[in-house]
Amino acid sequence: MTLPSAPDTAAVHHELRGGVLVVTIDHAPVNAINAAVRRGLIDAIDAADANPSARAVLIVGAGRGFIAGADIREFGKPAIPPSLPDVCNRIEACGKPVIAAIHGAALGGGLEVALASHYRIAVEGAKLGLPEVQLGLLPGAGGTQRSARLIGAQAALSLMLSGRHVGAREALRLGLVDRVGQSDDVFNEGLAYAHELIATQAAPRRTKNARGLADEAASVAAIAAARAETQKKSRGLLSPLKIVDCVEAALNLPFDEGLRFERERFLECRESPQRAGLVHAFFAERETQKSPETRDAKAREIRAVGVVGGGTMGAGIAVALLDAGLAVTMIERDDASLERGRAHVEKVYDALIAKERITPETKTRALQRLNGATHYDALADADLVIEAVFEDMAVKQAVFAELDRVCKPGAVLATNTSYLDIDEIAASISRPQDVLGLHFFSPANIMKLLEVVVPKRVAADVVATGFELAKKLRKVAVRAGVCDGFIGNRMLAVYRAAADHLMEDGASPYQIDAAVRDFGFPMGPYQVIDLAGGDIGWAARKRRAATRDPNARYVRIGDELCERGWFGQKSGRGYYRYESGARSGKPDAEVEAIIDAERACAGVTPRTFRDDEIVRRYMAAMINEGANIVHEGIAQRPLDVDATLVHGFGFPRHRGGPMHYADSIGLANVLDDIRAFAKEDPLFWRASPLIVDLVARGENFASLNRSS
Ligand code: 3H9
Repeated sequence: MTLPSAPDTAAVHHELRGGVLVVTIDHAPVNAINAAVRRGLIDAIDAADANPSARAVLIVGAGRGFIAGADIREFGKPAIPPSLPDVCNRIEACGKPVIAAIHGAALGGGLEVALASHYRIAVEGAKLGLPEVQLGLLPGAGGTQRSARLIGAQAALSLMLSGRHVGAREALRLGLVDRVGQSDDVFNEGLAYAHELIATQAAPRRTKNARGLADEAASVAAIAAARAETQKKSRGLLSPLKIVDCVEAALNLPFDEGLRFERERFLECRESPQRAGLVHAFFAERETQKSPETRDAKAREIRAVGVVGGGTMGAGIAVALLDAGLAVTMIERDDASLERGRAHVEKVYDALIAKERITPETKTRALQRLNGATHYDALADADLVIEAVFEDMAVKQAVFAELDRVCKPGAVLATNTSYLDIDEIAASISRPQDVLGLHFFSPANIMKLLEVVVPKRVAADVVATGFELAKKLRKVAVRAGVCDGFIGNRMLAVYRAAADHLMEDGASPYQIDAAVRDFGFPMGPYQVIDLAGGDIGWAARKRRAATRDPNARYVRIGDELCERGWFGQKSGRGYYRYESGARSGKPDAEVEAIIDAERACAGVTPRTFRDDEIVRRYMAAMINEGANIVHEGIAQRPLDVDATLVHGFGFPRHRGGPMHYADSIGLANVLDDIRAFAKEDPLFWRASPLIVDLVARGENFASLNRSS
């Protein structure tokens, strides 16, 4: 349900309707609260108090929702009064009953406005939440104090620590709202509620006086449990523990003191690099969805999709498509392979059922949309086909020749190749304009990243279709140009090489992994290799052997392990030892002996590295290659590199991505590091021309994001 916005251009307008002062927040697209909205709200409440004809106040949002929160774009800029806490206090102090009528998003500061109101009604489709934690913040406009008083410590903590959104019905159950509207007509529902309150002479009912914390023992227990859980889980994040502290303050301090306590903690979070990193990540993942093609062209319609190949990747892609409600036809070369493909799909769903993420019925419904065939003619009606067969140019071209033969005109023909030249694939068929890369990451139904790889001859509407598909699959699409490894895997190859150099020079793989984890990655590079299978990288290294610069440093340790059949978890040994199917490995003295032997072979005298030295090299390699990728136009902007690493490679979100991180520590410092490392290995550590240029001009990567 969408409310029309008034012709008036003010961010907040109000008018008297039969004794109710209707206050409309009208700040497209999501009614984020900026200085104008804050001012407008205060003026409206002042007007209500001053007008004897106004007997109640109704706050509604114009457009698709109530209020999405404070305007995140204002963070980091000089604060303009009034502050949102002052606005909320003013609303709460209003002498007339104030009703918040909620449709769409009432998030963060938006929900805080509603909590400061005296009565709340929501309609179906409303999404309420306090998601500040996801931006490195805590609710800073009384949200920690009012939510705990309104719905109790446990429910408030769960809402704020998860940042999750709740629907109207759950909000009613929790006590966040007083009622759910009969219809989705938020305005009339709100107005009717206001008239009812006027008729019953209902007085303002202030949340600061609510009794949700009255059971002191239960509150104390909930706070202690949340603190213990948060200490275990929050991995260096600032705001979660502060949220717990604020709820404790709500229990122990008078309201006004609690508000002051909250404000101090909020400001500490707002000024932290974590907040800057998380807000950057928020905008980056929205910006990446915009490409020249999505601006200029309309996506083709996608209903039926084909997937060629039922291996791990093909099956994962099929699940991602099925989960988006699409009909999928899987093609395999014979019945046995098709059966295996289907079994792969079932296995993915069974694992989700075992973890209670889905019900068996969901699996049944999804599988009803899955068809299989051993002949390409079954793809005659497909709107889009994604090829996920063996990584070999001849094999892929053979598949595309078949697709060219059977697919209807206008069908989008996509390859999931990780590194092959898509221009060459496109050039091999009669309709290169329909060919693009859709590079999924394993497991394809889970990983958020989708690289939309844009070959030279592709039509704009085909690219737009790739982005539209990503939206349907709820993935973060990043536009990438054609090169070996596109954005993500190309960077991975370089920062892994930096890790290998560190290992050969004296750091153990276990120290490197630990240092990288401490930086915030969920796993270190050698744990990842063991998880994915060392044979994958080994095959890639063999493929590149012929074209490798003979002068480039090459570390043979990984090859040595693979030659012994130590591929990682699946073979019980890799960089780590995995006892009887265990998923976490133990350091292996034999691996260390192999490393020692390789060091001796390479004539390296091992030295020690501090953890921060490891991270500096690892990050400098990543940043430098990211800069090359932007410089060559493979990524549109630094933020595309950031989103790729955050959503596909476990880069810690609170650091924003490698390019944002580079800016945060100073690009000139990164350049100094690269030049210092170059003294040992000038071939590997060649400073990207983009970094050199930006530093010379006193600019940073963010300046390139802004100018896009
Ligand atoms: C807070 O409230 C702090 C307070 O506790 C204390 C203060 C003292 N500000 O996502 P979409 C933009 S912290 C500015 O594509 P959807 C967004 O960038 C805040 N801009 O739409 C995009 O711009 P563009 C707590 C915002 O329908 C456009 O709106 N609130 C904000 O898929 C459309 O957004 C949150 O964390 C904002 N707050 O999803 C909620 N929000 O068109 C953050 C959005 O130029 N927002 N924009 O690319 C969301 O979760 C989703 O945007 C929402 C809509 C669910 C609302």
